[in-house]
Amino acid sequence: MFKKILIANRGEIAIRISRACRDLQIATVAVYSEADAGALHVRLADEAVCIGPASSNQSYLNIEAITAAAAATRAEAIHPGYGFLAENPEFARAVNAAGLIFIGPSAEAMDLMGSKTSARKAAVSAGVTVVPGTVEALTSFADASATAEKFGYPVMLKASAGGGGKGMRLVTTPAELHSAFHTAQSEAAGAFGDSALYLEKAIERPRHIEIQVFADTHGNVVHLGERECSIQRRHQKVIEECPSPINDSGLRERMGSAVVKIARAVNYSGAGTVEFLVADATREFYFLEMNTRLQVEHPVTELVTGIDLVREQITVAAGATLSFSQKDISWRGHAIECRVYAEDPENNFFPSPGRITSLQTPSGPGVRDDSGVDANSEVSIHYDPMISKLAAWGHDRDEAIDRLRRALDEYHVGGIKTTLPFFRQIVRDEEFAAGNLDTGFIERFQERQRNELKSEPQTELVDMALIAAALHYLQSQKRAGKNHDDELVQSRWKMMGRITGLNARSTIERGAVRGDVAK
Ligand code: MV4
Repeated sequence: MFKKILIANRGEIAIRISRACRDLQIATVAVYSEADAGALHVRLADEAVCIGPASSNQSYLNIEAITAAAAATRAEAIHPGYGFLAENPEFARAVNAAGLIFIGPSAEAMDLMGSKTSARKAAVSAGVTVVPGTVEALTSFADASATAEKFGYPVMLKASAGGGGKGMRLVTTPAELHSAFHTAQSEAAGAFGDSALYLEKAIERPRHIEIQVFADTHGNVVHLGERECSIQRRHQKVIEECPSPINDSGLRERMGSAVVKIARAVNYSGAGTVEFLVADATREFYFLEMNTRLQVEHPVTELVTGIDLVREQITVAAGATLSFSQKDISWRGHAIECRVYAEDPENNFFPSPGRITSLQTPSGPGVRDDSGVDANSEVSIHYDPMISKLAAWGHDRDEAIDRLRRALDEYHVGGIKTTLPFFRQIVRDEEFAAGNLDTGFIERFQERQRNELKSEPQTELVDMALIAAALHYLQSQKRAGKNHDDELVQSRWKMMGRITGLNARSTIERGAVRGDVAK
């Protein structure tokens, strides 16, 4: 086994990897930018090396500085985490050229999956259905037009080099194709330095479901089931869960065996994820892309399978065989994860960087908080504003939701805005409780919120008085330096809940949002 690993990342995922190393008695080297000198991931590692200025390009994306840090500290392997250099085959090659082990798949597998068109070809040759469309890039507008007619509208234009929705356009009528083709091309050129586009038939109201796959270097390949990732905002996942609420009729087995075939076809090793669109009506699934990294949302799979995916990545990279076979894997209960961001949900999710002035994190039965910050952390403008991932496990989905609601209510972050209030509303939403999830969920949820505010009877006078009293009380507590979530306040929430028959806390949150209280 390795004696020392360098972690080429920051924030919660660097800490998650450190923890797996600790469990395996492997020493850790953190890297950090000048902006992160005091960061938690640095303090939790055995050693740390500064790799450059705040800008990611000069630090966390700086291949030379990172391989030099590994050489200087005599680390034997590098774990890239997710984002930054995690799916960069040039980085994997540079790591290998420096005589070190890259904890991830081969550079060749990353090359193949990095291009959407070659990934589609790999899926097709493994016998897996892709969304009907072109395998080759479109050569011209005329080609796009003829191809769209052939597959039938609505169609999706997508960037060959793409991902994350950039350079993607839904085209519902022939009249829209011309301008969509040119804007998608220039968006793709801007984002990826490559204007090539391909075309797919559009799947309406799809679910986004992905399968976790794991392979060792001895020919063993298994899948660890699905994650439901349909709740997204601007192509960013917001909530993920395992199992999917539509895990029925052998969907997991059908998707899982498709993924094992793809992984074998590309000689995959380590952790990977294959993303699918699942048609709401038919439950047919279509290959979208393969991510050759550990995913942000891996904890929900860990909670339900009991497998430590990061530990397994490390042992597989060191040459071990997988510690489990397909028949050893079972799925118990249900897990749901929220990505907590330093963003203001009341201001169109605008980033809210700054210093955290107080922090109260949840725990208790079935709760896991993978956080990258502590009570004095600075949330920098330079990096992704995700500060933690809050996950809850329950014996079934209802219990997971109950525990998530409890954990969200316990969670308090002072000094910056976070998406916690947004999640507190989602876990009280009926459509969410019913598991009616597809990629339009957030838009419909926000529409419901707006309608609720409009149609709600003008809050009873007595409620208003209570809300005003509660806010007045909270203000005075705040001036006295007291925490919002102390016992006295909790008992007031409960008391008001009993009097009004409402969930007092959410009534007050809604009241505050609406600005009624100000009046
Ligand atoms: C699609 C689609 C419908 N039909 N492709 C968005 C991100 C990218 N990874 C794939 N995406 C989509 N591709 C076809 N042929 C709908 C989406 C899509 C979507 C997918 C997953 C999660 C959220 C989404 C939101 C809008 C559109």
